[in-house]
Amino acid sequence: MNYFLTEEQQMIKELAARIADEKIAPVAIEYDREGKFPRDIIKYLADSDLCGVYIDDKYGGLGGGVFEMALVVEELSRACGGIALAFAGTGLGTFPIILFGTEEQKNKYLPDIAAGKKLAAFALTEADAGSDAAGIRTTAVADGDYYVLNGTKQWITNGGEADIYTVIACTNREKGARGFSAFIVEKGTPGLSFGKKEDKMGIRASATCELIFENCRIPKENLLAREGMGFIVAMKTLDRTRPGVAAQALGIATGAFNSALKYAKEREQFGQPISSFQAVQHMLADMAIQIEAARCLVYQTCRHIDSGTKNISKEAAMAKVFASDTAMKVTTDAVQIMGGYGYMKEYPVEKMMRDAKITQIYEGTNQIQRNVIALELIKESTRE
Ligand code: COS
Repeated sequence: MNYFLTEEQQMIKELAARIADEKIAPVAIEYDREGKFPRDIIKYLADSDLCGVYIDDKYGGLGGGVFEMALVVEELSRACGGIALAFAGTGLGTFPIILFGTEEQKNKYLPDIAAGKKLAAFALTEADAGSDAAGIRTTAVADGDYYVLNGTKQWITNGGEADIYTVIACTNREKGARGFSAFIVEKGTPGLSFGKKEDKMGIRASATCELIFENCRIPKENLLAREGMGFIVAMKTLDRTRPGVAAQALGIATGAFNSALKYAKEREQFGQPISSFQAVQHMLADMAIQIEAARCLVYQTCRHIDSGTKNISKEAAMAKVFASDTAMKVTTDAVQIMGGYGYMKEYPVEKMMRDAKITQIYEGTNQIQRNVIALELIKESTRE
């Protein structure tokens, strides 16, 4: 399939693919088993100038957008969805600054992220605020030239490892969705500490933990956008990063398909390779169809977003739902084709099936995505 990538996009994809094949694939099982954070891989990405693919060249990036970020995430995830998340989670933490940062904030934070010297994270979720993002309890109270943050954020990707956190907190509970604000919080700020690293089913190479704010004083210049804009900052960020989750899912599905196809050609039963049996052939064909359809949707959605079109929530949600459901189906079928070997930890598809599951859950469950899609469809039809 010709995806009509520009020369630069092709180069980005190939660079990421090389890192995936040469540096990530050989260590993916070990990093998963040990829950090892991939600092070394970030260094390879930085050396190849990939950390800032989605950051303006004015701030040291390559000047790409959501599409370039997705291309890198897809390729890295083909080898390991967990390792890829150190990069993708940084994107999630960085987009609020790209979209809403002042020139001063961008100059202060983006160059180090683009150079791979600093990682970022996004802190919205709390124990009682998952799908209901407006249910957050963390507060930010103005006090002179500071805001004072109190509360606990849960399941924060890159938590403890990142240097820069974009945090959504409540500044006025009476104002509903208009009562939240977004802040940049630097690691090392007194009053910010980290909970234990979570022990997860999949994406185990990524770091996930609580952020605990206890009278954490943030200078007022670290407010993103205006007071009361926090919910919009979060929603507009997620509209641009959900295609990144879709790309992660797409990469995981591709990795599982490649393993299953290779195995099906090598594995002999009843005196012939199992790839000669129609039952297996049809499974492989269905997996390939779903992956191709997901890739077309993800790439087109990213192009749509990067074109500057305003209404992108529905498309971003569709890409995330379709690609993540595809990843779950394809990885499950890959395990099935590989049978007992597929179920063993020494082969990669068992891990891919575990990694795929989270893509249906985080950055908004697929049930929430379907709500977003349906509400947009109804809104659009009322406008017509
Ligand atoms: N872009 C811009 N504005 C948006 C928006 C978007 N994508 N989505 C919502 N808004 C605005 C709405 O227009 C509304 O503005 P007004 O107050 O001016 O009317 C405001 O935000 C509140 O929107 P809404 O009433 O739809 O909010 P809800 O509380 O019903 O929540 C969902 C909406 C469910 C879509 C939201 O809570 C959500 O995305 N939940 C999932 C959260 C998530 O992804 N969590 C994962 C954590 S990050 S890893």
